Amino acid sequence: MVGNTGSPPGREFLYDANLLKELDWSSVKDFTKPSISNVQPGEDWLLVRPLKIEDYDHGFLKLLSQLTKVGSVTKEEFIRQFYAMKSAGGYYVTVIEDTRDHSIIGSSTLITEFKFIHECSLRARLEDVVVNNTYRGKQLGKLIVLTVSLLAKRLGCYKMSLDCKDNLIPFYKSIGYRMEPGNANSMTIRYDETPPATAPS
Ligand code: 16G
Repeated sequence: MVGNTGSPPGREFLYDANLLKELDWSSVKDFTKPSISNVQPGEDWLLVRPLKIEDYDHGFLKLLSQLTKVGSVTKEEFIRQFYAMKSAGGYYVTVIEDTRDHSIIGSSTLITEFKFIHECSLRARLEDVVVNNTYRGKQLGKLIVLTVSLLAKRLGCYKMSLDCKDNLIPFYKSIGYRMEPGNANSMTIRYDETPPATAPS
């Protein structure tokens, strides 16, 4: 386990939960109907908070597997990765808990990168957004994405970007993201699969 965190193992958040207090939802209030926020998420059994180690036992990885392949991750491996993220800094894995049974029903990750450009600014990336598909009509997708978007703003990031499946473009447009003219590409090289035999020139 990495680092002296000052908290009993497993009882701590990945990042300072106080950062989620007093996010300014005024600029995005029109994106949700009825209006919600991370502190008033619309149901008293919904809780938006940073990831913690116990979430391993409450369906966090199963939830991520609704997004993509997770594979087998032991609790030991999970804890090691948790502390690697925590000690590196810049990882804001944020979850929605159903407090009735402590299950994790939504998650998204904000990652910040140090830059020299824009006067040594920070850039934000939105990653691994997933919401349990049995909780419909609760605006959980908007809740979790807007929470980390506002957190990125609060941390001083000059922009936040994402790539996603094409069918999710309307969702992200509905909450303020846009495809910038001349700058709407996402390119990928995969290291975990066999490359195509001939690359187009
Ligand atoms: C989506 C996710 C990305 C995730 C990827 C996994 C968002 C906004 N985008 O693109 O964060 O890492 O799916 O797919 O959540 P992959 O397993 O094919 O890389």
